[in-house]
Amino acid sequence: MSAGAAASGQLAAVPEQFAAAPEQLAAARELVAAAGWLVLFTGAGVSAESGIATFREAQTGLWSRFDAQALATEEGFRKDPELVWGWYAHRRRLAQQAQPNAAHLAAAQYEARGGRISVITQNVDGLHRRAGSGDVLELHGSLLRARCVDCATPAHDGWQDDPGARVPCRRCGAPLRPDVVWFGEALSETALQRAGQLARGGELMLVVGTSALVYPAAGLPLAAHEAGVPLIVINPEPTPLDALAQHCLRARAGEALPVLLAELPRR
Ligand code: BJW
Ligand code: ZN
Repeated sequence: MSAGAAASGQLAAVPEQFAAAPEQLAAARELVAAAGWLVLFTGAGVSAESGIATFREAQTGLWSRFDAQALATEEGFRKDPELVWGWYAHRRRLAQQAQPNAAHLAAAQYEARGGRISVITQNVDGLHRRAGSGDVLELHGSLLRARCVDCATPAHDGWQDDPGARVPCRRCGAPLRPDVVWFGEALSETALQRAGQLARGGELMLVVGTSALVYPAAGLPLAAHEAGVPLIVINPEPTPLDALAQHCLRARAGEALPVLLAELPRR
């Protein structure tokens, strides 16, 4: 289905691969239709159809081409801030140029039609919000923000216009860094707590486009499962969560979500 069809709220056509597993799709739709509060837990795969690279896929994943230690740790940043800023400025531009796809739009439209859906995303591209979702928790920060590497003060207005963000922190003079969560760094305690509440409190969790390998984020579907919240996994590839899920749809996010979220709960 096109993004336009999703945006206009038309009922989604059933993608071809589901023709082989119509019962599975029907059962997954039943589960969605019976849930009054959905929690959508997303990873890089949900933005893949917007042209944004994932991290761990062979050949195309960012970590198959770039050194995570050099680019996604504070140590790497302190060693070579220009290199790190160059990479993040490039990715920020790609994210800004990208458009929300049918998956982002399906979630936003579900909410716009009155459905209750909380988005917990590991993505830093801002596409869930741009699609129109209102209840979005960005666990790993945002490419679109910067903060001081030492005192965490948010960047001054206009920081994006400065190539390499060489302008120092307005409070302490230290360099600015992208406001994302790098390896070895703690996630915001508030965000993590809220995410835990959502994970355990929702009626159904849709786990979409994540390898579910990076912790503590990957612990959220586990927490949901332990709290008795059913999981539906949507991913073209197997994930460690598949064995725990009620249903695994081997499909792309932009195909499956518009079908699953086409109708509001019956009650
Ligand atoms: C589609 C699709 C389509 C394709 N439709 N699907 C236990 C063991 C070992 C290590 C650790 C451990 N616990 C913690 C760690 C360390 C580390 C970690 O988890 N490492 C693992 C890799 C093992 N975790 C951390 O360091 C975290 N911090 C921490 O633990 O702090 C401890 C601490 C506590 C207190 C004080 C101080 C410290 C922080 C993790 C931060 C992760 N950051 C990144 C970069 C963000 C900034 C940036 O973008 O540059 O976040 S790494 C990267 O991975 C990014 C993502 O959000 C995250 C998750 O990746 P995601 O989204 O799952 O993407 P992929 O590529 O892995 O998967 C894509 C999936 O999509 C695939 O399955 C495809 O099949 C699928 N797909 N097309 C649907 N169309
Ligand atoms: Zn500072």
